[in-house]
Amino acid sequence: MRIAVYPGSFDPITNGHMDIITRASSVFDIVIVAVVKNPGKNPLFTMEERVKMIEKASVHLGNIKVKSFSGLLVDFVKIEKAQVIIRGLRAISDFENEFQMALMNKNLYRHAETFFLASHTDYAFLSSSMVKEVASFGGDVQAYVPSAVWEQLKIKYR
Ligand code: COD
Repeated sequence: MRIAVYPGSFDPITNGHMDIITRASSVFDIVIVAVVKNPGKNPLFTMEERVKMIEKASVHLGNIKVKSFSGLLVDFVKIEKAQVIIRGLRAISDFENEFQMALMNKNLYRHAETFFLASHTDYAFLSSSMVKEVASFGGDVQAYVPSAVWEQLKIKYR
């Protein structure tokens, strides 16, 4: 059974993330979307809200699990008996940080490989922070997020 972990903040999940999840779900038996508890950051959405929105957006795929984790990603990967870490690449600017993370994770746990998926061209400019900024000023981001997220953004910024 090929198990992949797709880790991130997902604050909130966007259609760019969903594109990566959808494509990964056709390659791996199970994709675990792993939502980080990041005490350093001040997320707009609670952990429960982020998990619920991802569950709603991915229910049709059938082989997606959504879990939260804290601490080291590789420890979570070990516990889940996953072989692969999925990451999305939007632009060259993503590459350096992703490259460093992939090498560090490989050094920490040599049994997991990082697989990179290039962003869909439609979403290469898209980030959670941009979605939040536009929504906070009343902009329409409906085209860039799953409907469950759009509904929550309207409530947050009402
Ligand atoms: N198109 C395609 N991919 C996208 C898009 C888009 N529009 N937007 C984002 N992505 C990709 C990102 O490149 C990333 O690969 C993934 O989706 C998740 O993105 P984010 O922004 O939600 O999450 P990050 O990058 O903040 O997540 C960072 C981690 C949580 C993975 C990292 O901090 C971590 O592993 N933390 C645990 C502690 C640890 O182990 N640290 C050591 C790491 S070496």
